[in-house]
Amino acid sequence: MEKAIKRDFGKNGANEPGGSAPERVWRATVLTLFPEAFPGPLGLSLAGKGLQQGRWSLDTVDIRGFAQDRHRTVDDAPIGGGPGMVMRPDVTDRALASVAACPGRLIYLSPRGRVLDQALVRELAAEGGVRLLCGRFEGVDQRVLDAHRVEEVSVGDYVLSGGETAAMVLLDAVVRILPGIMGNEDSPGEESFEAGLLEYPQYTRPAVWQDWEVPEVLLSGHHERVRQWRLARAEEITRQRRPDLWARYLARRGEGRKD
Ligand code: 9D3
Repeated sequence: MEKAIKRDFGKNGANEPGGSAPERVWRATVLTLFPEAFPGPLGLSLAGKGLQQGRWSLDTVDIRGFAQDRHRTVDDAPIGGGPGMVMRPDVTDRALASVAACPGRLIYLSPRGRVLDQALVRELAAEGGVRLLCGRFEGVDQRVLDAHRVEEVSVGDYVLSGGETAAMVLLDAVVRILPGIMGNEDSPGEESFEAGLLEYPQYTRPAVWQDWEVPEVLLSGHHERVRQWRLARAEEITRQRRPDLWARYLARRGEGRKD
């Protein structure tokens, strides 16, 4: 009975029995007033390849499809006064009800939420998928968030014009660590070695470019010296630029943690 407009950007039928999809498909369901914004950059490069291959799926639900009046109204003025408009609870509720059976936590992208970090990204990647509610205007009526026990997630302390770009940030971060997407079966050693540090500097050929030389140790062929140099640079950069990450790294190193 739903008026939802759902679009699946993955390979058609990839999630059906008899298809060529892998056993586990991570499912993203995005509720938005701007479904045409998706997949956007998520359709490119390795995320896009994973989508085409059916390793993950992306469905959008057009919230406006749940408006019932002649003008398909989705917003109204804030009760109590003030600037802007608020997304209506009735329309948002019907949109949320339409994704009740979709897998994963229900997350409202919101500047008031828990700030996204790699720990949350790993949690989400380990689940069956995620359902993302994107707000516009001044946000969604608080009662519908409470009624559906929605979690709130922010992507950082700056002001966006809506939740769609934040949803893309979250999905990019999750999809790149799904098994079989970016060859992350090959590289976890590298990532664990540096857990909690900023990246060491990278160089490619030529070894001399406009009088700028690549650090000599990298040309030495001594893999252990290269490893030590990279670790020292990563530590130096982290200590200088991100005292918060540096303090946590020291604490974890003190506990003997390797992850
Ligand atoms: C009256 C104050 N409002 C506008 C300045 C608050 C406000 C409402 C809606 C601020 C931003 C938004 C839209 N932002 C998001 O939907 C959003 C967001 C963000 O702005 N920053 C960081 N993470 C996120 S996740 C969703």
